[in-house]
Amino acid sequence: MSYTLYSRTGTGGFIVEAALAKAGAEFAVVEIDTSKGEQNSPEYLAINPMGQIPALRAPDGAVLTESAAIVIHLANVFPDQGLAPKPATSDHAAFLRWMFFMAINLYEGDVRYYYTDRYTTDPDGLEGVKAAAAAHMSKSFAIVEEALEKTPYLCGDDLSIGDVYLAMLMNWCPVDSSAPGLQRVKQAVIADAVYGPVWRAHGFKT
Ligand SMILES: N[C@@H](CCC(=O)N[C@@H](CS)C(=O)NCC(=O)O)C(=O)O
Repeated sequence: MSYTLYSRTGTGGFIVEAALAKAGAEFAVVEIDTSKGEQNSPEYLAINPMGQIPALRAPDGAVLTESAAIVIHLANVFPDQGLAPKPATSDHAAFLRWMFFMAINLYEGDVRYYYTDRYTTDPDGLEGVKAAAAAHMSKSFAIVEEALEKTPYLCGDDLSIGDVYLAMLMNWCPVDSSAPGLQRVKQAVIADAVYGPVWRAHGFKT
């Protein structure tokens, strides 16, 4: 029995693929070509009514959506594979904090920046929405950077899938993310024996 990942190269499907690879889980990828609007086909909307990738079908048939939730779940299913700190520790609390923080502020910021027309009905307001999204992302990256001045990685002394999520968001981000802590984490992800190959397969910048 294996997982089925609905994804496309270069998208948020990356983070789920990275987590599955780290977990050593068996999985197959079903390509959803968002450039052709396949995310809005009736068949795919039955899987994710939001019309977004990634989505993950678990071996028992359950379907999960929302990249952060999928990754947190996989960390729980494979607790010994080094995806996240041990549950119920302060480092794990940090993991939860940052996964929510990044999903709400940085991933959502990207969506506002790149799908601006979804956020205003005023055709003259598009540039304003984009500028506000960029400003919000800059503020959010600065908050992460401040944290990375105190710990080597987001959740303590060890690289976690939270750091990989951060690196993915840096790869897409339309704002400056050259601060040293952010770059240190991104380079650690790229250098990682498991995450690095998945990163390159998705065509992310090195
Ligand atoms: N909150 C969602 C966002 C997912 C998302 O925006 N995915 C993009 C690809 S990276 C997508 O499906 N875009 C197509 C669309 O929104 O129409 C998550 O974290 O999974």
